[in-house]
Amino acid sequence: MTQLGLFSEPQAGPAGLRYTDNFVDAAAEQELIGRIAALPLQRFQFGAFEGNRRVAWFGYQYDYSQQRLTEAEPIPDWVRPVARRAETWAGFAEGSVRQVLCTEYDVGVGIGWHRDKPHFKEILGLSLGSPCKFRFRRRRGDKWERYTLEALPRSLYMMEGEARAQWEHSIPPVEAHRYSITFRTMKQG
Ligand SMILES: O=C(O)CCC(=O)C(=O)O
Repeated sequence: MTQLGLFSEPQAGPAGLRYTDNFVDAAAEQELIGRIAALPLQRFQFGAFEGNRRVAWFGYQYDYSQQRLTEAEPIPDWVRPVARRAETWAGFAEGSVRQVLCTEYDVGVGIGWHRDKPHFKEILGLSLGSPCKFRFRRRRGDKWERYTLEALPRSLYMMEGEARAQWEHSIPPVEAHRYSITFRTMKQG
């Protein structure tokens, strides 16, 4: 019997999505959570609007009111080793990650459907503290093609190619406190 049609999601994820569990160990996870929690996190600003998640930007920040990238504080020393490990895992040269976003999601907070700004190239994300459903969708005619990645704490994902350029992603409200570190490379020019 074919199972086509029983599942709303394809078996394989979007092309260009990579994922690994246990990218950092439990001790490193606690250290990183402590570092993020100690940052002067600010509610995410979309021009006149505020998101519920709290963030700190490093390297560059996207300013929604001016619709451009502005320089942010340098990437802190405590982020550099894990950013370097992410670059190695992804096969990127040292220093490719030039933007880092630390995010805190309180219980009940998520992030809506979006694609990351076009100034950035590849996107990597380290999940900390609790799991989340990392959802993908893309338009196919009058329907949405969908995929959900169960992103475990201490895992790393990467979006490039179609996963980055064609698919949108979102995280529904989390059930337990979650933190993430997003590492972004830059497009040329
Ligand atoms: O928290 C995450 O892993 C995703 C963050 C994200 O999609 C974003 O900040 O654009």
